[in-house]
Amino acid sequence: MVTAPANATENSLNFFKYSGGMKHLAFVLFISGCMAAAPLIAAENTWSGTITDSMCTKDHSMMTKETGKDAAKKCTLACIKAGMNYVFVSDGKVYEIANQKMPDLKTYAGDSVKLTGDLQSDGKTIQIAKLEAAK
Ligand SMILES: [Cu+2]
Repeated sequence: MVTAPANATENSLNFFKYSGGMKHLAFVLFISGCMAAAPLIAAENTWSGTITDSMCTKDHSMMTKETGKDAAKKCTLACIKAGMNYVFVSDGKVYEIANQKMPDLKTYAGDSVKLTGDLQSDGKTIQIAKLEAAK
């Protein structure tokens, strides 16, 4: 009958102790590498700004003479229908939106929003995770 030696655990601990030096170093480097890469993978951020279209961006006055409450929304939707893309304007900067098909874009077209998402490595495209009406 074969049984595991009672000191199996102790043996493997010793094995780790004696041969683990380089492995331990490699492991530490691996972990710190992962931590350095983490912000690139999950750079989720929140911005305040406006959902608009790539034709008008900050200003719809070129495209519409309406000035009512829904003028920006109507113009944005009309521009999207005409083949433009949704964009997000925050602090005067125009960001492209990676997920153009997100249904919330239509809901918040022309509106001020709080946007949560990932800024892509090109520094100007956002993959939206969540859109909320600005408070
Ligand atoms: Cu427009």
